[in-house]
Amino acid sequence: MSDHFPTIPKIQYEGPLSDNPLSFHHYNPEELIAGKTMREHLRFGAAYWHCMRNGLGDPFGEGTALMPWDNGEESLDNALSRVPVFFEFLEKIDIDYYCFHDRDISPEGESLSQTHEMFHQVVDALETSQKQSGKKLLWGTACLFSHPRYAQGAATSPNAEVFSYAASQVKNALDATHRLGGQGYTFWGGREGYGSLINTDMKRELDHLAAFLHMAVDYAKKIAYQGQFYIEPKPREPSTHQYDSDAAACLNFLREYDLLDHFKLNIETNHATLAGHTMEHELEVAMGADALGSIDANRGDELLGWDTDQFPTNLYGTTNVMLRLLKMGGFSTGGLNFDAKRRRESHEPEDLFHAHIGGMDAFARGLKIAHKIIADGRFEEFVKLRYSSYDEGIGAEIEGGKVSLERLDEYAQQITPPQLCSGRQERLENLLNDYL
Ligand code: XLS
Ligand code: NI
Ligand code: NI
Repeated sequence: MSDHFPTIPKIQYEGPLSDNPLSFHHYNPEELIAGKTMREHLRFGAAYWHCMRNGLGDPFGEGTALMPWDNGEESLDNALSRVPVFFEFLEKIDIDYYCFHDRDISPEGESLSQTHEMFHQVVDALETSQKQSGKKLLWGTACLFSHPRYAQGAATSPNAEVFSYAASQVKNALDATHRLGGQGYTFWGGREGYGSLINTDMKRELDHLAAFLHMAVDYAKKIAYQGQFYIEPKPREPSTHQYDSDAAACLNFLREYDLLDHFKLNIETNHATLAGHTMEHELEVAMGADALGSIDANRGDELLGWDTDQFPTNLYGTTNVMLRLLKMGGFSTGGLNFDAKRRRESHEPEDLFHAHIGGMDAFARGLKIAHKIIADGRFEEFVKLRYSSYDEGIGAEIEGGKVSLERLDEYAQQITPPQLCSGRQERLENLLNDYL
């Protein structure tokens, strides 16, 4: 293994009493919880773009991140030299999976074919590193939002040649994901939306987006790629409005265009916040449609209105996520991908480790707490009781689809007026606090 993080040891579980900041205090990868190890439950992933390519710039100033392994060039050599650094990071932080965009791992060439050529060379290097390390690809994707050609969208660009360029990138990114054994492939529609409706044919753009996704499904079949496709909802930023604005909008789009059999959702915490929802809302919407595939684990800053991509350290948040995941029976192809970056002030390579350790420990605690809540069954029991009028009598008839409006009209007129039971929200909030 190369040694780009010479002061960082392999991060180990040392328990909650340890005062070593470069250790896990709660994430104990091999510890069994409900019949599975923490490693198997959590399936952590690291994002190539944030770990290797995010210089931590912001709209007011350039990047601050120290990356001694990176010479700053957009060259194939520089791209290749990042690969062992990333795998050393994965090894030392003990994360099994990773995700990348095509343009994170290799640069834009002078022609599209040169771009693809360089890309596949870096994919070769990733393949070798995966074999040596046992690390796996959670999902791949294509960056269809950074280059100026995508300023007006990719699959929803008004320009058919841009659409073709985007298709070419997706074809190659799918080939790569397939070759690397990627468990999934994500579409995040960075600029698939509009700046203003004054110049936009919305229906036509949506038709184009659907055609694009159908082509990807067809191509995956052709190359026998079995991984799971995901759509990642986000309401805005960079576009004023993005078509995949939240889980419900995505599901509606997928149903309307006959794509729901081929796609699940990759739900990101900060995107839920931007959509005006909680993360648990978005997870439940996705689960209701049997379409929760994977999670981009991060958090936003409630005082700021943008995608700050902070590391998840809030225990309410991680507990709420793990409650849903456990109820769903866990991930199949998905995982918890840290789509998160350090603050601009945390510019040293060591901060990459503190950031991920914090996220992993917060999810380990969320997992333990959620498991206890489910095992105790007190919330479940309350909710079950709350709906129990549907378990028999008229409620069971309603749920069974056996009654008409006339029948209910007759029924309602002959009963005594309904009495509600308390929703007990405050009592349940107190109970949740008891578990934390
Ligand atoms: C940006 C998105 C992006 C996707 C992958 O806000 O979260 O990082 O996860 O394209
Ligand atoms: Ni994301
Ligand atoms: Ni995001």
